[in-house]
Amino acid sequence: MIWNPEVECMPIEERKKLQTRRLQETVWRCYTHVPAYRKKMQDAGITPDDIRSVDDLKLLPFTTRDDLRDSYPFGMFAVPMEDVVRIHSSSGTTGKPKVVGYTRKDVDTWSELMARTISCGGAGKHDIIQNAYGYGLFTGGLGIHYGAEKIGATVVPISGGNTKRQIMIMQDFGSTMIACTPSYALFIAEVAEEEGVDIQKLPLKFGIFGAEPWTDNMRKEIERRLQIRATDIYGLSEVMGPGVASECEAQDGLHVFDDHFVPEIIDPITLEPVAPGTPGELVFTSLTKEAFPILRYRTRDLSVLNTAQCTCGRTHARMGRITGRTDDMLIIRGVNVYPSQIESVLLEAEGVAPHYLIVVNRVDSLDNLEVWVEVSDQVFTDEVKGLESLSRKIAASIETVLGISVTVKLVEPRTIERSEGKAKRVVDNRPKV
Ligand code: DLL
Repeated sequence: MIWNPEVECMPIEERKKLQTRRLQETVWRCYTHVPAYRKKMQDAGITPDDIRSVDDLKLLPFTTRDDLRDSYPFGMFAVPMEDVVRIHSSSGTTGKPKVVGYTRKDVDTWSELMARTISCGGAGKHDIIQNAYGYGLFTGGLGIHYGAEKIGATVVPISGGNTKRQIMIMQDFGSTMIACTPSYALFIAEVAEEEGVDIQKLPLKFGIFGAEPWTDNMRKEIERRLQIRATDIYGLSEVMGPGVASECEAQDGLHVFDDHFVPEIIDPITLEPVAPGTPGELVFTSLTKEAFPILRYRTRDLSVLNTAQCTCGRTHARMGRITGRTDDMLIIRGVNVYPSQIESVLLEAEGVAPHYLIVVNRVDSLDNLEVWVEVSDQVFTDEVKGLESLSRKIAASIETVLGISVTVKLVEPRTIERSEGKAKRVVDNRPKV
């Protein structure tokens, strides 16, 4: 179902006019109320009047994670604190978290966008949505919660963790949609299988998964094991939280809700916008946010934009599944390696479970890439010879994709740590430079 057909299926030219008007307002808001933005624009020699259409976006300076950190905690808010009704934050791997704020209107907009997202994922007011994203400063829990209520569904605010209880609630309450990270969805499937739950008998039909990278193979695995349709949903705290983009039933790219956020793809080295269809770094500009407007935010996420019309009728531009982040790229012996490339191979291999860890060591000043992967229960009982040939086979497949040598270590079932939120897939033990 399309939540807001009038807007989601709006003719492109009409949306462009809307974007232009909203962009001009946003740029004025930033210039007038956020000293950091005013300074950046002055340094770039532009004023808000230079933005005559949404195509002038490229004149604006970028905003980076460091800008947010420098203004920690509230320095980039564009409204007085008395108008801020909510704070969220997102911790990175280092330093202070990024802090974002919402006015009442921002929370309403977010709920509307989450209503669109949940509808894209297949649910409506008759559904029972088990929300296993973490509640708290993380945007996942409350984002889904407000959207679920907006569409009139029944939300079960269970939050993440306590997997056996998740399964009990799923059975007893008859949840029809699950919302959590894709890695946690697989963990739930695994525990349900161990507990002997008959998945076929569960009323579960849909899942909306995001907050971490996953591959299409992982989608197939989740769909098969939980017997649901799995939808990729995308967002980030700095832009809003979940509700920035969502797949529809066509499962062919994520519709960016571009009446509220304009996406661009840039070359992460030259910082120049690239032609549609060319992969690069995603950049977002918010069009309607009041408390924390954001101009040309460099997400570090890698994707591609597709402006062709989708079969579902929505006219929003689509972004491809995130293939990695500019900062999760490992450079191993000079070769660029993305964890998603390894995940794709593992999920195609027979005899292994979709649980893995990428471990990088430096041995005698040479980088050494190890992939630890769990074997399935059936294979585990096999003789050593079989296991050796399996690990060689997987290593060969990974080497074909990456072009560098790799050691595959098969580990016993259920030995790699499971995550209830965002999974940690890489351990890089090399000395930091
Ligand atoms: O993860 C918001 C969210 C919550 C999205 C629930 C979807 C569902 P942050 O904690 O700020 O916000 O992390 C944002 O997570 O820049 C991406 O690197 C990654 N990410 C989010 N969604 C996806 C996805 C939330 N569908 C960061 N695929 C982003 C791949 C994703 N990566």
